[in-house]
Amino acid sequence: YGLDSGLSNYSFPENFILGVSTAAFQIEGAWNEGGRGESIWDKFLHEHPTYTPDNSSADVAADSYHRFKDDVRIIRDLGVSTYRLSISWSRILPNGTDNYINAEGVQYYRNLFDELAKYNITPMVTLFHWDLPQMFMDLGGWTNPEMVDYFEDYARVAFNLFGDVVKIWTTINEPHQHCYNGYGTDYFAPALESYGVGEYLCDHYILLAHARVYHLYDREFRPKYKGKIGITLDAFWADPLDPTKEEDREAAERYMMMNLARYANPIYSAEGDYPAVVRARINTISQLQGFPRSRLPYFTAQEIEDLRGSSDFFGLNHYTTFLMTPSRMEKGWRVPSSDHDTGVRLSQNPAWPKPGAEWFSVYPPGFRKTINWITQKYGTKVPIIVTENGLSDFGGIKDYARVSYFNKYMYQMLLAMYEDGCNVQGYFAWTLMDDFEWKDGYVSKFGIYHVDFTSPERTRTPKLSALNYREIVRTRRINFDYIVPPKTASSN
Ligand code: GBH
Repeated sequence: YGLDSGLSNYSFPENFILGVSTAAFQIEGAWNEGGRGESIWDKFLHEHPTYTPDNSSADVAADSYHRFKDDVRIIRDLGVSTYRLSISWSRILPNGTDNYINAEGVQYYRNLFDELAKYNITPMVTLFHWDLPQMFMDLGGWTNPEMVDYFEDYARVAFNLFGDVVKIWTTINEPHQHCYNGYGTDYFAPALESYGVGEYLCDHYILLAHARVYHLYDREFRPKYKGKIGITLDAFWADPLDPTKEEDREAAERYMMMNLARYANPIYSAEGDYPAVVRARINTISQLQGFPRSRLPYFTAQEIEDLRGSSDFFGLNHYTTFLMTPSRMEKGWRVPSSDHDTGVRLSQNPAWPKPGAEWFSVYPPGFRKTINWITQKYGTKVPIIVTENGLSDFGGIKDYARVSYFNKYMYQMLLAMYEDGCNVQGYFAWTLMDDFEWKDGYVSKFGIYHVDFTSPERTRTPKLSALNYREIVRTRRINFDYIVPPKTASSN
């Protein structure tokens, strides 16, 4: 598959967006400055100081609240046209609700957008990248249907404030990761551990909140601002553990249906709603478990309509691949769980490079397959924008593994575009700089710029992957020989 030397035969089309991504909670710090309100992640980290392996919090993080000009300087150095960031909801609405707007928080984003505008860098803004105002959590967070209204109120404030300069919006980042890890398990804040129950409520109301905000923009803001709005979904690729086994091939498809199509079908399919196979499995297992009704909530006919077509693009975050075989569920299957509902056992090929986080290994063809799977299911009319893709390691400026990852993954994306006819219109590298990597604290690194977390200046230094990405942006091609690891260094 693909190249590992020379210059890519394909190049990025002229109007193809090349950008770089971050998220507010992971970089901003200043958690209680400038009138900001508490988010679920602040509260969770303060109450569980040993949650991360380095006992860290995001109280300061990369200090982007004070150092946003440094961020813009390095974004400019990369030469990218677009910067994807998220707004911290509780920075502009400290209580979550829109009855009080925090002028200082508004000014922060206004300053950032002004600074970007000076250099012709377009912001792409995510409204919700997991940092829910704590006040809402006390009311049940996303399991509360009223959240749909509150999210709409917040979005209206954001569109009114920034709609003049922000022309690409994403409503929600990765509903699946947020609800599974935060509401299903204790992996992320708010750590509800409402496995197979609360997580589906969270998914359900997040999807409805997304649709509500899509239509708000479409109706009230698009006519004057002419922007685009969509959602970002996460997708690992699922390959069968043993491709010759029917049951492993089925397990892989089931994984994709449960973890990607469960979110994508309601929005992008012609018929709308949760996929029939997902509905059937969760209904059946719920019944066997003695539930009086399905743990997967139902949309009304009106809601199905509201969701259908409610995204101008398919925002895709892709990182890695897992291998699938059916799980037997002998033990404990009566306990409701989305993993039992999916019914697969995950592994990764030990031959794949594993440069960092436990869940992360490198298999570039999985990216092309993911893009093709989406295209086969939902067609080419709605463009795919890759809103995140990047590599985890444990640090170092000479990040050859990351250089190689970006080259190979981006090349697979070019193949999906040019050889398979997939409609991909943008790509954002995750992430601009080392940041607070949720459960992994500052141990797992994704940055193309190094951040010195021991210096008060939080100095940003380009890694080799930043130089390599800059060259890709400049030439709009991939040169596999631009940065070559020394023969002695291990390379991926
Ligand atoms: C993205 O999530 C996030 O959008 C971003 O904020 C984050 O920094 C980036 O990825 C890197 O992680 O339960 O075994 O899968 C991607 C999905 C979600 C992958 C949490 C790792 C935890 C381990 N990530 N998941 S596992």
